[in-house]
Amino acid sequence: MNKILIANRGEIAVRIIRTCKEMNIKTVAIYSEADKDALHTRLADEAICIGPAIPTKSYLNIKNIIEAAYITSSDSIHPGFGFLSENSKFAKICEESNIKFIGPSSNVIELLGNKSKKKKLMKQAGIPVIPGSEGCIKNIEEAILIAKEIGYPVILKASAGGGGKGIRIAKNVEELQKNYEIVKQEAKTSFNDDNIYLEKYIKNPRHIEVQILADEYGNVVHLGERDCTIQRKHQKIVEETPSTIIDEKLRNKLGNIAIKVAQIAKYISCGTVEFLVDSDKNFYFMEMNTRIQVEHPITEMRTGIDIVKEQIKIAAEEKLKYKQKEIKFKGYSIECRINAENPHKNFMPCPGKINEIHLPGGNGIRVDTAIYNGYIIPPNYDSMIAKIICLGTTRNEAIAKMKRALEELVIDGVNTNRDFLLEIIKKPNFIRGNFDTSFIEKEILNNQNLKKEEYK
Ligand code: MV4
Repeated sequence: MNKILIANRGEIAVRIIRTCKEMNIKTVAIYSEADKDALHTRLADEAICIGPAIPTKSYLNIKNIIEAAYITSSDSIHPGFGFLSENSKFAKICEESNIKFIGPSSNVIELLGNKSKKKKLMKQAGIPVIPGSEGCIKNIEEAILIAKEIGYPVILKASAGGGGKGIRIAKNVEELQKNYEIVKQEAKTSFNDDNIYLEKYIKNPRHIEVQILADEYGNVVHLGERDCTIQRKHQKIVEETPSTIIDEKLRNKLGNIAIKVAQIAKYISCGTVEFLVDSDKNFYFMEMNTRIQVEHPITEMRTGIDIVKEQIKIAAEEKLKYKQKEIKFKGYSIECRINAENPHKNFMPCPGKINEIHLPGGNGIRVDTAIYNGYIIPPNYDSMIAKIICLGTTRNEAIAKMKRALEELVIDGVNTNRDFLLEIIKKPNFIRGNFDTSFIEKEILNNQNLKKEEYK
């Protein structure tokens, strides 16, 4: 691998460029007209404008990106996360253009992108999945039959869905009949695919995911779990590893199942296997993410492994140099996502100019960001502008470090969710590790609404 074109922007593009430099690999940034002065544009060895600010015309513009790779003689493309990172069509075009797509093959991306197909495959191979329909449901009669079998509440999901779109819970037959039609309609309008499936509804779950690395030669290792339960509207905000609900025994069990999932899918690259875990610690396979993820740094902090470096080496057909028992886990790591948004105005994005900035540092603190003093955050992209990641020897130490780092952070000129994050990590139930996916709504937003009322 000689020259990598990074088909992304923001902090993840910078993150990838940094590792490339350390590996002596040349880098090409692509940028939109809004990103002429962006950090990734400046840090890469070369930069090429690929279109207007609007993502469909630039960072999602496959034709322009492939042309940029040709013009710059790039031999490979790193897609980062979001944008084209899980687009099997893009991966396929790279394959056909003799450009190495740094990720799994297009076939594997396609397989793992189909909710009902991959669930069926994993179930048949003995991976624990949430009880429910075998693939898609044909009609309401079938849905009622299956719901009766597995018991209410049940959840209806669009096969092509994701991020909480096209899902509805039903507590009884009447709700099932009503929501069946709603989800089918939603699925058709949102995804142009009205296939839906049905599952037992897991109440108050934890979201636990396992990072894996798989090479071309059949070697697969896991790098432990991440607990991503703290979310708002299906957006993760705080992630940590290890999870407070996972002990050594369960870690090995989940890790081995994640490895098996990768093997069944014939997966090659870094990847993440997601589980829902119920209050009795039953766990169920949900999906496999075929990209580098936002929260990967907490795993890097705890294992000392550069996951992007491993991902690039795997794409270059190198053999994994770690055996499972050589992977050592050390300490507790937490990540907080800093968004340019206003929590008091329904988390409305707040683009604009950064007048003054101070990023925290010190022992055990890592900040991944692409913002700098005077930078203008464009309105066209995701509002996540920085990630603070810390590593402590105990969980309490990691929380104390995060609190200190968030308090030290200065971003002047735009609103951020900094105080909202501080509120989360100071909550007794967060400190106790006592939370589920409803934590933000139950513990933070209710109080905030009360506070808002008090102000009046
Ligand atoms: C579920 C569930 C409970 N039971 N499936 C939300 C989006 C999509 N990724 C899957 N989701 C869920 N599926 C069953 N059978 C609860 C959720 C869910 C959720 C999952 C992970 C993290 C946060 C969540 C917030 C609300 C609902």
